[in-house]
Amino acid sequence: MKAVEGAPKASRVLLTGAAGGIGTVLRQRLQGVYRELRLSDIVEPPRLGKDENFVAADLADMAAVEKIVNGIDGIIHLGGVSIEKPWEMIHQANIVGCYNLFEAARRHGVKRVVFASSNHAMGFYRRRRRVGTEALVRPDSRYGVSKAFGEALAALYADKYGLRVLCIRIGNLADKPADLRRMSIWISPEDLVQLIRIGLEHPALAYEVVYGASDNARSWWDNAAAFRLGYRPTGRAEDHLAHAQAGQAKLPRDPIAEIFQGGPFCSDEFAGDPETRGS
Ligand code: 15L
Repeated sequence: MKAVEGAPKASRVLLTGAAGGIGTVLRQRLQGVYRELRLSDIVEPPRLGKDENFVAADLADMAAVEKIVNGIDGIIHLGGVSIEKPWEMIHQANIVGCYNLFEAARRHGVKRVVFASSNHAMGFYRRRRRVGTEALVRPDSRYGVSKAFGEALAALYADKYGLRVLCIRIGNLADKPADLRRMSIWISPEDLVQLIRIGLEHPALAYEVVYGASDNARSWWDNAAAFRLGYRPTGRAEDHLAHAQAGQAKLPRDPIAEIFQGGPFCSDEFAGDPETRGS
């Protein structure tokens, strides 16, 4: 990463996708951290606090997106579809919506964006492979393709327009890893907050892709880029092995999913030859 020392931290922060699962966790954990935390989603999150500032917006509507980014220094972009869906839904929310978000950020002089990418941009790597952020993308779904698109768009806006962007390929955010696949990709809420704050505050950040994973002994990923930025995860998947094994015991066998890092996102609609497909 090229050093860009002394870059300002974000102090007025917009959280898109605030009503979703990750948004709900971040809403609680980022209270009071920044001068302003503006929340946005299509629908209002439940139990909105008196001090919480919510502005509704559909990401596919550029005028609405321009309103929510106005006056903002940094964006945590979680908004959009977060699992596999028909193309029309992915296209509107994650392709058009992501473009609108970055373009509105440029027009309004936003300094930083933390983009919630996903492990599903890389899901067709085999579990025995160890992948870093130099490897080619191997999306496992239309959803994964939309996350690879978001990373590419983020790189363009960083390189051409000077936006500072951290793309976090989030594994699975939860209090504990839910099954054996998640033992390799789990991230604790504390560790995700740590990465997001690196994206909004690190003085030398220009553009970087990191993996959103805790300190997991069974990790499939080389997260050197995150460590260089000072990331020091504290969550350890092995501490929750019994919980993950219990969750695994309840899952049906899925031989295709078990080959690839993306798990069920790979076996869903799979029509190829597992010997020759994936990487
Ligand atoms: C994701 O990207 C999804 O948003 C989340 O719902 C989980 O499916 C997660 O990946 C996962 O791979 O466990």
